[in-house]
Amino acid sequence: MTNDRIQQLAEIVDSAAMNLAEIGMLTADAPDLTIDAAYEVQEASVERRLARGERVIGMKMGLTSRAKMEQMGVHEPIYGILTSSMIVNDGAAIRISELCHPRIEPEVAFILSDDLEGPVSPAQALMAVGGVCAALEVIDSRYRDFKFTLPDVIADNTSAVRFVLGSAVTAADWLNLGNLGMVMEVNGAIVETGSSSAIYDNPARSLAELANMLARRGRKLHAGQIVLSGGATAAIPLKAGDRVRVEIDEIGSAEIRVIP
Ligand code: 0L1
Ligand code: MG
Repeated sequence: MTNDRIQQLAEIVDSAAMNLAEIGMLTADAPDLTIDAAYEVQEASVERRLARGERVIGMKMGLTSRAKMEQMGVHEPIYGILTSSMIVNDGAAIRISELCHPRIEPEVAFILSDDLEGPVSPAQALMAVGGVCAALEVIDSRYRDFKFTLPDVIADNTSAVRFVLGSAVTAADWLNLGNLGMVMEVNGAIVETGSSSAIYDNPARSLAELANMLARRGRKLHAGQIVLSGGATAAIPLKAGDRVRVEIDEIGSAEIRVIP
């Protein structure tokens, strides 16, 4: 795919995100959008954000649960880029009027103390982690009727729009990251329960896989970056008035409010 075509597709997903416009699948008009080309579109769309003053603050893994992979008919997770416009303080509000079809999912987040470059094992990846936090990710696909292929969702930066990190940061050293129970509540009622084992078997494995996927594209993670390791349960649709909270064993809670 030519660079001009990459830039055109990046413009489509970026303006859909800025204007909250539904779009059809890019692959309908661009059947030659391979996974590699889709990551180029993703980077080109994030370049547009950077040109507007945003900064890259981390990366996210998506489609890390067996359930989501089966739903999409894929065998490997995907990654996206987190920018400074996406982070929300613990307990703060997001405006639903700024989003299109928002849904929320509970996640385990890492904050890196060191650069991390693949290939690495999960244990090696953990050596670059400064702390672990509870997190909530808001995903917002603009694709009409949630119909998209893997290259479509990669090109659209894996639906990344907002996320919150809990206020507590726990050292990874003694945590059994592969089996942390979690409960997600909306307005005090439990809506999902799960375990960190649903995140690619273990969030540390997800982190290592991210470093390894990036290495295959000549990229790496940097000290200070945040990594969202993937959703541990189904994603729940959001509406104005919701107060969503996740409580995760050993690492604490994260909360977000939704206002009109
Ligand atoms: O965070 C993720 O698992 C990415 C989800 C992308 C697909 C969707 O919008 O449902
Ligand atoms: Mg997610």
